[in-house]
Amino acid sequence: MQTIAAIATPHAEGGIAVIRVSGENAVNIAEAVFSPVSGRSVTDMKGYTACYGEIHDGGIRLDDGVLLIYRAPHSYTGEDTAEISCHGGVYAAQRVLTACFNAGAAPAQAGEFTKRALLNGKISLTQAEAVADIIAAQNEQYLLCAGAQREGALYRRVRAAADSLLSLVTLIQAWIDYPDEMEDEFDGNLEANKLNGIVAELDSLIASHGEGQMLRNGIPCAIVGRPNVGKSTLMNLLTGTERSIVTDIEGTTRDIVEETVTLGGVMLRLADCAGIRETDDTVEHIGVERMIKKLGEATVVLAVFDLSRPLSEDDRRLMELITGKRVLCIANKSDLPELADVSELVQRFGKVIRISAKDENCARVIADAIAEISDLGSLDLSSGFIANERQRLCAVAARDFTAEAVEALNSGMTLDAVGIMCENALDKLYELSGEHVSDTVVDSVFRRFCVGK
Ligand SMILES: Nc1nc2c(ncn2[C@@H]2O[C@H](COP(=O)(O)OP(=O)(O)O)[C@@H](O)[C@H]2O)c(=O)[nH]1
Ligand SMILES: [Mg+2]
Repeated sequence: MQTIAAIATPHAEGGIAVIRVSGENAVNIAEAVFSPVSGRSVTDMKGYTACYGEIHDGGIRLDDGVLLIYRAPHSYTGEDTAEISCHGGVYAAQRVLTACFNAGAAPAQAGEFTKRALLNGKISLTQAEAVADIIAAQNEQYLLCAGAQREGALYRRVRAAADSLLSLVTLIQAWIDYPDEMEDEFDGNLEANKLNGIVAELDSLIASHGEGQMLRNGIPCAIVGRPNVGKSTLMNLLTGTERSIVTDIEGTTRDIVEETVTLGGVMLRLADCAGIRETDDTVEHIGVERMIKKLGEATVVLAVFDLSRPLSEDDRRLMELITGKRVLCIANKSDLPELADVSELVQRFGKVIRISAKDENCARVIADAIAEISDLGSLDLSSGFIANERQRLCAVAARDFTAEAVEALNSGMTLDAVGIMCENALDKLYELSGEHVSDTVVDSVFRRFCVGK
């Protein structure tokens, strides 16, 4: 395999840039472009050692920096690897990379270092995908879950299900081939029970996909209420921006304003919607329709009511609209004299959170309440979760084949047919874990990576 090189750090100005070289010739290429000030030879450097020196291309001195050597198989890729840290200029890093190319390295493709780690048996496909998730993580919870995934959490769960299926497939095959030599009668009920256990485990894995997506992208959260209750003020308070326009004119917010915020470790995708009211204004009417659509997509609804005015028919219409959703009832304008009948809200929602959206301290109260009702604060995906569509499709197919095998057993079909369905399920699990997977699938996974990773 060719020795590859790429800039591993972002292509922007920064303190340090790292140029990564991996492959059989990595140490020789490092020797060609790097001279330790100590006068030592780079080729004599042991793995996990670093030295300070000059970086050059032919006779031209380009920069000074640090060289770190890894010896196969003890590196990220499993190959000999050199990492050159130079000053973090866009041109400086590019120029050092060119020096590596001139010394014989080939440009790395997107994700090629991680792909090599996979091909060299350093990590499984799901672990490689977790590397991309760690890089994409924008909040604490997702980072920790992706980290567990990188340590093999999903891989272990999938392997356990695959091992159970494999022992069943082996047993079935033995029953087909050597029925006379088997000690026990084949017990269809017992095997169907085992298969049902696998279906349940796969169902729980498939469900983890939605939870993972929510952790990754944030909880969809719609702020709704009639005009002028303080929705946009609340939005601005939670996001710490002035994104939403606040006025005392009813119907100011017409389109949906969206913003992602992380509050108390929980990421929220907030949508500030048009106020709900009967209106003849065409634009405002469209805004209300959009609000109703957003409401459908929201996992959590922040329903805002104005404490300083009696509850109106529009408030009651909203209550009807959000029936059955996870609602946080927010009674705003607690700084003004209270004219709303709060007991009606209590009766409807149980808990009512009294706030003044003009008071910054209420952000934390709302964040905690959202974390509580969304269950996300307590969500623990560290035992593995389905992180992307590729994995989900494999898990769904494996689940369906396993359920079909149960059906086949229960309806008295031949063991051959049951065995084939179990094998199909097994193939899908091996595809999920990356043990049997086509080059096309592997290529499509790594295409999502950045160059240098
Ligand atoms: N006194 C008081 N006024 C508020 C409070 N929250 C919002 N307002 C005011 O209520 C009016 C409507 O606010 P806005 O956020 O635009 O309401 P929206 O139509 O629901 O988005 C503005 O004049 C705000 O300054 C609050 O907690 N107390
Ligand atoms: Mg508004």
